[in-house]
Amino acid sequence: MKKSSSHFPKIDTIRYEGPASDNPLAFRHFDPDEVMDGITFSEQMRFSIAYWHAFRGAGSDPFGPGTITRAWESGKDPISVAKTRMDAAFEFFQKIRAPFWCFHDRDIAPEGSSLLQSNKNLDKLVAHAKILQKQTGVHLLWGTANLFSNPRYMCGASTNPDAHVFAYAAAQVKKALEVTKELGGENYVFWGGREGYETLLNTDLKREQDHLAAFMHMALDYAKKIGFKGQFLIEPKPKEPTKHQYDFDVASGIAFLRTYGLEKQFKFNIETNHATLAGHTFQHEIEVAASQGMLGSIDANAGDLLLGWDTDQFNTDVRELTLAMLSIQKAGGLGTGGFNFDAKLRRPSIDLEDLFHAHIGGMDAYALAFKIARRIIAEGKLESFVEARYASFDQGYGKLIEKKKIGFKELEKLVLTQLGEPKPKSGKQEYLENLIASYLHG
Ligand code: XLS
Ligand code: NI
Ligand code: NI
Repeated sequence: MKKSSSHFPKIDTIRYEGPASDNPLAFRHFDPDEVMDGITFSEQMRFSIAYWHAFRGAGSDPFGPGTITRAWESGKDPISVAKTRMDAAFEFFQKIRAPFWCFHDRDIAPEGSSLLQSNKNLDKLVAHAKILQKQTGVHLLWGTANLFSNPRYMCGASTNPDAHVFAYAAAQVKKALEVTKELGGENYVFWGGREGYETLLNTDLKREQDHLAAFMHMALDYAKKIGFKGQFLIEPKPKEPTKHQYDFDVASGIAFLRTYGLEKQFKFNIETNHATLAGHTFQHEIEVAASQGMLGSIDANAGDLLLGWDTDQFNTDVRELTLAMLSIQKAGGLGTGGFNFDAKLRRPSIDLEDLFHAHIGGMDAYALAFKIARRIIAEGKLESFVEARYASFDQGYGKLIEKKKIGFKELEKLVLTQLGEPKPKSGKQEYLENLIASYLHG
């Protein structure tokens, strides 16, 4: 990437200017260089840019084509366009101060007329990415394979009723694992693209789930074989594109992983908009994963609660994010995961600077939420309330219940002879909601 050929000539590296700044191209809460607990805020947040939205999304929807045109998209040779696009992307990653990026194989290199040709195209762009990563210090948070766009996958990839399609998908993921390793990816994500069904009339649900699990086992075996050490993640989503997706939510994902003996090697990549599509809150999905030590990474976006599909918007709802951050911090953070902006510009947001506004807003909201959650935890009011609420399990027969050292008979005796009727205790929800609001609004 030569300095002289900037793709964003009018926009400098985004700087932190503090909460009082009215510069729309500055951070107000995210100071990447601020040191907290011995690491920088940037190292703490591990923000990542989603290549598919930021650099392949052009604003198309089912009612019309793309609206967003970028100068770097012009040219006749698809490989050199892909390289220039990648130059632009890495310039953006640096200017927005994102230490990570994420991609699908087909985002970065065009699909060829055969698997061999597709792999060759991919190799060229992976070599280019390797140079750019080295030059910029930007790392790969996770890689994945696009097993949903090509028409061959219309009835699913590993859950396709045709073993031929299963085999093709296996070959594609084999290569995706190799390139993720080659680029030092810290995780590998399985989002179940079209792994689900449109109608049960033509579907053998049990066989499809068995096949999905067999595919995951093959991926683990191959990763071991090539020495890929990254964390495997499942990204649940209840519906879209299929009517029913097998990785519906975190709870059903845990059941699936345990059923097939995969629970030790997988964690979850939780997406805000997928949580709400499943009828859950973002925080709920984080808590369920964390409760089993399976919180892996976050796809940071927001949905529109009035709409029934994945709108993938940038999240500026500091209250929602504070609650999520509380659960993430309580769980001890994300480990090798990070906050990946799986979010796209609205169709009419066609200016280059819109891409900056979008990510600045998302990063600032997450950073502010992180700080508020950190204060809430440090002051301990919420935590001590919850602790006190369960204190009866810390001693006597309560402790014996948790240790499984007491049964129905003994408990019956206790109630009949000593305890009698329990005294009702308030859940104090309104007090707690006010407490959270006091941190949000001062
Ligand atoms: C789609 C998913 C997808 C995954 C990566 O809804 O969020 O973008 O994150 O395959
Ligand atoms: Ni996602
Ligand atoms: Ni999504």
